[in-house]
Amino acid sequence: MSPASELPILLYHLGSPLSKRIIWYLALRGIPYIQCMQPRILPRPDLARLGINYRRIPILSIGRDVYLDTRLILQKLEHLHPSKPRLAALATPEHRAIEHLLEVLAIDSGLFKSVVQLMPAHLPQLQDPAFLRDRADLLEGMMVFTPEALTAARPNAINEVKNVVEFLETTLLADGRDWVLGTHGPSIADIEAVWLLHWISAVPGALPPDQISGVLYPRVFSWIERFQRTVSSAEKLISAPQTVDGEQAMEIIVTSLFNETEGLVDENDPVVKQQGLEKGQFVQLWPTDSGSRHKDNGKLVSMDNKEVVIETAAGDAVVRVHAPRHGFQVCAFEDGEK
Ligand SMILES: N[C@@H](CCC(=O)N[C@@H](CS)C(=O)NCC(=O)O)C(=O)O
Repeated sequence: MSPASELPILLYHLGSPLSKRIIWYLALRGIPYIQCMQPRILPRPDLARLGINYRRIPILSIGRDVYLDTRLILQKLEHLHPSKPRLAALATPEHRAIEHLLEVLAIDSGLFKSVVQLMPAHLPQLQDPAFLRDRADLLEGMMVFTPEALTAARPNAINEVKNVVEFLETTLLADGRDWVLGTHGPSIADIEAVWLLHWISAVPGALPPDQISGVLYPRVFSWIERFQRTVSSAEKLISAPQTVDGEQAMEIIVTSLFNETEGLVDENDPVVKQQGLEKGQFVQLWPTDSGSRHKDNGKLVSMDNKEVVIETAAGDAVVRVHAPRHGFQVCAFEDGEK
């Protein structure tokens, strides 16, 4: 990747808990960015303009490269602004392993689903049929998202979340350290571990105080507060992001240089081999855990064991859309040229 620190960084988001993973990271590293606010439910014409069907947010662009999924976005941001301390810079292999396992715990282990199931059924947005329809589309195959289903799932979800809070209290935070890896400031591992608990502890009525509270788990709850205080102080040191509309955002992206040089399709990749995929052919790309009905079509630019890149049409221009291999599926798309 080129050290293209001067390219515009643009975040499409709505301030949701997953977006905060990125907003916090940018604040903690003092990286300025532009934002394009997105509606809470579909349609999202600002993304359609970029030739993107992927429905989840956040999405981040660096120059003319667009990155899907916060896990990939965080990795890419670590390469920017090498003069500023990285959030994983001092990590030993053991630290990197813990950081990765905390990411897996939050996103792949079912914890995300349990936290969603703690949303109190009486929340105003859960009475809105349009919101419920939209989230049913997003969460199809993962969970049923209705007030009744949330109420039924709640006892088990409380237990799942409580076990994770207890795990952090009695392991990584047990010795009274400020940050999970014992670093001087928050690292990516803190972001991975904190974001779900930060979110759900701020939703009134979500956590039952007799099961999950600062009294029962003081180290975890003071770490969540410490994290928020540290991010708030960091946010004061960078200028507030400039907000642009979808048209301006697209203009910024398509008139930028690419952040990365064009890669290759790894002929030894098992999926490439199985499907005989070649650079330049049309493929379809979609996330496998949620929002899977929203598939992107584009020309295959590169593919290796970690990342797949396709080219989509943004009006008369093209952008490169990057997705992680983990949690995404790629297949040949014969109809692509029609
Ligand atoms: N694994 C993805 C998950 C993204 C995701 O699930 N985003 C949700 C939660 S904020 C979302 O976009 N919800 C709103 C929507 O799709 O409209 C990531 O890390 O970016």
